Amino acid sequence: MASPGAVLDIDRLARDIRAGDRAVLSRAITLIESKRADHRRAAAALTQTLLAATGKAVRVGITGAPGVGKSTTIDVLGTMLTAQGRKVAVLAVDPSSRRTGGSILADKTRMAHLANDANAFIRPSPASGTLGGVAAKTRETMLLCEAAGYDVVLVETVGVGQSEIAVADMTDFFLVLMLPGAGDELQGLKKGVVELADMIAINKADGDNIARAKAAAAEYRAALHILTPRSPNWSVPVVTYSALTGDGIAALWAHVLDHRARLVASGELAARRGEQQVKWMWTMLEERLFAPLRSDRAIKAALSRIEAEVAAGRLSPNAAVEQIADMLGR
Ligand SMILES: Nc1nc2c(ncn2[C@@H]2O[C@H](COP(=O)(O)OP(=O)(O)OP(=O)(O)O)[C@@H](O)[C@H]2O)c(=O)[nH]1
Ligand SMILES: [Mg+2]
Repeated sequence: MASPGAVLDIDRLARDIRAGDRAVLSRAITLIESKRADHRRAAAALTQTLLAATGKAVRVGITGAPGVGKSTTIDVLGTMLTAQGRKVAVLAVDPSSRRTGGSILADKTRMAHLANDANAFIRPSPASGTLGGVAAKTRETMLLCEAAGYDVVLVETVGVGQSEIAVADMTDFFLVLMLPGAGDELQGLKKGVVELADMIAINKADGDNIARAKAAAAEYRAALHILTPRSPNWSVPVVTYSALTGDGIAALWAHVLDHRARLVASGELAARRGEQQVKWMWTMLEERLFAPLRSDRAIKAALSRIEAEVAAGRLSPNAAVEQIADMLGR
């Protein structure tokens, strides 16, 4: 695949992906994650070739604080879905260095059932890069998985930074997981994230936690009333469940399907996806145009000098932009 002639194999690669060959799918994702210019062109040709075979999955984003139970939930939910005959792909967006080899391993053990399920495919977050870059790779990976016949794509992201927005922008349904225990949690409720939510689900509603989970749900319901709904066709449910016992998992998925039916019927799903595609194009273009600013040593050095000049008031911002644009040959 590294050879320049690999470009000629795009049709074959596409065919093997569509046939559901997991090894080829994995290799194609590696191609997509590559920073080499020839790989990037091959990846673009591949996604274009596969475009008609993409877009058919139910795309669900899942977020929540560390330890809320995202991986456990995905394991249980995914296993339920493969038992129903679905093919489930699990992807992650995490541009932070938090995600070390160890935590990926931990994830695989947290998703022990899915990790050994022939109808599930788990791909960790691309190792490094800007959020825009990582998210772009995850989106392209999602398309490949769809072309390979995965009809449910679950995208996990930890509830820190801007990664939730990136995941909400690539999925149809954004699920925000919370813990039982009201009051304190509500204080820390990140309004921005809740505004993106298509559902709030309070996990760990088991054992002694059941009453506290119900109380938390009531508080979240009340809190949601003061927010403007994300969609005119959907009011955001607040549910409780337990990934440990499986209680409430089926109901959780029923909401996802209900949401989908409503958004398809109203045309909102198609509109949302169209907007996402365009936004995605602009994000990737921005990434591409800014790449030399991040990677070219000489430019980076010049930039910090220019920045210091601007900060010190010796260079006007617009003169600085002229200098930078000249450097980039624009
Ligand atoms: N009691 C109870 N424990 C749970 C439940 N779901 C998950 N846990 C436990 O919570 C801990 C964290 O679960 P994970 O699934 O790894 O959480 P996560 O959100 O993926 O965590 P990060 O990937 O580190 O952000 C584990 O010890 C799980 O066994 C649940 O429904 N009930
Ligand atoms: Mg996890």
